[in-house]
Amino acid sequence: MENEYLGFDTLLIHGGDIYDEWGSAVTPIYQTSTFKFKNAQHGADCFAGKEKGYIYTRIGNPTIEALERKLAILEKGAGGIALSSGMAAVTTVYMTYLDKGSHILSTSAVYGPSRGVLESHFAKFGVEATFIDTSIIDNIESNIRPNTRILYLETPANPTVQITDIAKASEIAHKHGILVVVDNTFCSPYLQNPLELGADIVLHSLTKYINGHADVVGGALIAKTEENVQKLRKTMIYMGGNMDPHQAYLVIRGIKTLSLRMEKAQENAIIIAQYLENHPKVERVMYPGLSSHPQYELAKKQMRGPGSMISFELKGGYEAGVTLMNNVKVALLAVSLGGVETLIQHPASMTHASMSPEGRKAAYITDGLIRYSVGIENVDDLIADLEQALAKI
Ligand code: LCS
Repeated sequence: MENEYLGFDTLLIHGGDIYDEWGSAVTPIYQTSTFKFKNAQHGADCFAGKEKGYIYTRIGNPTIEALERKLAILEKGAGGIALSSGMAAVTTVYMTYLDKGSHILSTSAVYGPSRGVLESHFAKFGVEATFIDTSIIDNIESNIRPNTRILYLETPANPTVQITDIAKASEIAHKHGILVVVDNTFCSPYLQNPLELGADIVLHSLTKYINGHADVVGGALIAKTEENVQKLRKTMIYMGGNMDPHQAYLVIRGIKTLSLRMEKAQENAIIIAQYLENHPKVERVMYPGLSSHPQYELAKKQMRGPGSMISFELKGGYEAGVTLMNNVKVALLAVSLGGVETLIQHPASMTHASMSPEGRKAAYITDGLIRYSVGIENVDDLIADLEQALAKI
């Protein structure tokens, strides 16, 4: 298939898939842990890389590779690897490029565990980490050190929906020979392609929009160069963070409707963000589709749409947040995001409760902050649900 001539939706359906000798219409599940060699020479050639043959599923598997190819095509990379979770993708990147005495510069409002694992585990191996507000571009260059190896951006960031200028940040990092990694989970390749904007590696929690049905945990890394794909794959093989074939099959099934799901969720989100912005109990709404968003112009330039993640600040602080959580009926009170079902959560009492008040403040996680992942339900039902729950505050 000549990928460059095909549209995004066609690639979602057909890109990278395997149509087997029996004429399967979808990529089959190769649910096998190991692969038998034709003979000793074949085994030797597969190990030596002289022949393309499968050896063992932790190293490679046809179903998993079909997903890897599809993701690489959609993100316009040289290749990719699929992993057991988004966090396996995060730690695989850190493991590959950080070593004793090196430094990583990261977005302060990054997904909690992407920061936590640096502070709790990588610090033990002598890795230094600094967390800054990368949405203020001038912060980047002044925090680069001679030992900085990775600039890690999450844009939009979780849960504040702050946006970093990927092109400008990459230009600064590359001047200093620093690798740029972008967590593209909130956008998916439907809304943003960081490699085209200058990044070196794209990271996804496939658990979110890409799978989209809240029934799989998975992760992926896509690199611009084959050299980096090979480096990341080597780490994955050694660390064992690979995906399972059945998991890959489900993600391939889920991704096919990515455009349809994201379009509908975004349509709902725009209406809900406007509703919330006009609600008397809401202090402010952070949504890239509203002109009040601090990086509204950048979002229009960098993303093909504002997406469907909304954060909003309640006037009543912590208590108001808990009351809202206890009264919503259509939105599910749950962590995670990017599925067809609307999810709501209160970071101060839930995901970020273990963070120190100072840490929360630095990451802009205020007591009345609510994160709302808009699904594809009828928007009138979602608004009626918010209306009755906000009335209880
Ligand atoms: N990156 C981002 C931006 C995320 O939101 C998450 C998970 C991860 C990486 C890690 O992916 P996982 O291992 O869970 O597949 N975000 C979650 C959240 O906001 N609530 O629960 C999980």
